[in-house]
Amino acid sequence: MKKVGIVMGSDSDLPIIKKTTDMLTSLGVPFEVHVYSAHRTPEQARDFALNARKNGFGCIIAAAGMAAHLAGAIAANTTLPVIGIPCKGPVLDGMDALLATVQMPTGIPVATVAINGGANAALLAAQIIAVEDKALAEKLDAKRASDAAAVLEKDSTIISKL
Ligand code: RP5
Repeated sequence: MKKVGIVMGSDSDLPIIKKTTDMLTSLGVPFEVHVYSAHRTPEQARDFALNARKNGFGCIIAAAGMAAHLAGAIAANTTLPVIGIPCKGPVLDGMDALLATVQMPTGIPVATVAINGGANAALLAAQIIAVEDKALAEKLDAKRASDAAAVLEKDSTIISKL
């Protein structure tokens, strides 16, 4: 199975990435995590992206806050699918990172999830890997079914609380 590359702009983004790694672990999807910054270590971020396909990655998740250029900078150097996670910073409630991540110019796409959307980034990455992996696709189908069952359970019990 192809690996998911996970890059965060700072170790302060780790609480968001923990949601990503927990979800990938639960699905049995292999991953590799790095701290590379578009601004503080641009050469390492670029080299990771340039070599990602030959190093066995199927897609890359990039998480950053504030002036969040990391996902775009990674996407500029690979044609692997890149998923951006805008991380909420100390000001502006993450809107800064959301706009910096999502507003990519035509030609260099980044699939952007919600602010702090670490779990959905993992699910989207797994869905990309599952295009070529039937067993993983079946795990994703089973998770959807069990998530739906949990909601229906809440539907049947909510009336007793009102
Ligand atoms: C971004 O700046 C990082 O992704 C992080 O979200 C934010 C703050 O980084 P630190 O100052 O906490 O290292 O590049």
